[in-house]
Amino acid sequence: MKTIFSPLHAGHSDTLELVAGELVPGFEKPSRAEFIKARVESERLGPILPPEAHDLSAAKRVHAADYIDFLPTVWSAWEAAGHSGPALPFVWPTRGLRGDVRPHATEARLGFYSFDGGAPFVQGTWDAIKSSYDVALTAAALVNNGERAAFALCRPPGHHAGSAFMGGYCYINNAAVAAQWFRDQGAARVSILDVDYHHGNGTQEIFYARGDVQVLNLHCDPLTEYPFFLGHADERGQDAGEGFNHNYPMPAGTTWERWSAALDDACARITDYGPDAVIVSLGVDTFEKDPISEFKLKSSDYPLIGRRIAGLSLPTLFVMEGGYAVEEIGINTVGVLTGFEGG
Ligand code: OKP
Ligand code: ZN
Repeated sequence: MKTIFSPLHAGHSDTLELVAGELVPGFEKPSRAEFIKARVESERLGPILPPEAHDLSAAKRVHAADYIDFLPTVWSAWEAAGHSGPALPFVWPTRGLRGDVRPHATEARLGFYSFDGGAPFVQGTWDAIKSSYDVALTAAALVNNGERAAFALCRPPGHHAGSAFMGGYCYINNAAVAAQWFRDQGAARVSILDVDYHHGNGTQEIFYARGDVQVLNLHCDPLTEYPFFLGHADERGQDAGEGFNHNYPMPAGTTWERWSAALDDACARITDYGPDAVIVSLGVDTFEKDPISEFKLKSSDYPLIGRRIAGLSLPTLFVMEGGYAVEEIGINTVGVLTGFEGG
């Protein structure tokens, strides 16, 4: 299958994140994408092509226009305020504060448009976000034009980004944008299968009241794992979306046996739903050696994931999400893709 990749991801670098009271180098770093690209090449998965530039209209189909318009302004406003390090919020309009007023300070606007302090901005961040969006839409067009599958090597990832908020390394929800784009191209129904270790809270929020996009999430139990405040089994969708959201929270320590049973159940639900396309939010932070995660999948498990998804016999768009064991991120990610292709 073809891979879409942009070198502009690399400008989103030298970020910081707060871990146990200390600011440390961000886990979501450029080498992640480079390891995956190198493995796509060495495994001869297929051609690696650059994205085509898109305007932001497809982003505004799933995100608030004011949120999307804010993103390209962050770094220059932060610099103009006299800062040089990564832009991060520190105040959020939580319970008891006013969510209906719009402060002018960039720090406050970042807080207004985020649910955590995990989406830093540096000088190259917007160009990376935009390239990741372009990558997703370009790969989606391949599938829409009849390719069996395509791989959007997106960085930064997207599944924690909601209709009007960033967080958890995510800014634009690439998988959600692609799902809506398929709908706008004439697909009646689309399924999003999120296999990242973390619950895709943004994707769930965006489609929660809709029946035309089914969302299935396999992840670590939010009672003990980020993003903590969404992703429980009783979240089934609402209104027109009632019954079209499915969460599979699993405990720390989960291995292939339990995880693959959840995958089988999710795949059966996709078949019952009968979508025109499936989008896989492909995180490989379920890996046993992932530095920020607690699942125990092995490298030999990843091709089996791809094979199971191929068994759906549906046009399939793979969208890169998380995965932080950089030494193995390429092996595991491309393992899913070659497994899909029958390898
Ligand atoms: C993004 B994706 C360790 C805590 C991790 C943020 C996790 C974001 C994961 N410093 N906090 O779903 O892989
Ligand atoms: Zn993750």
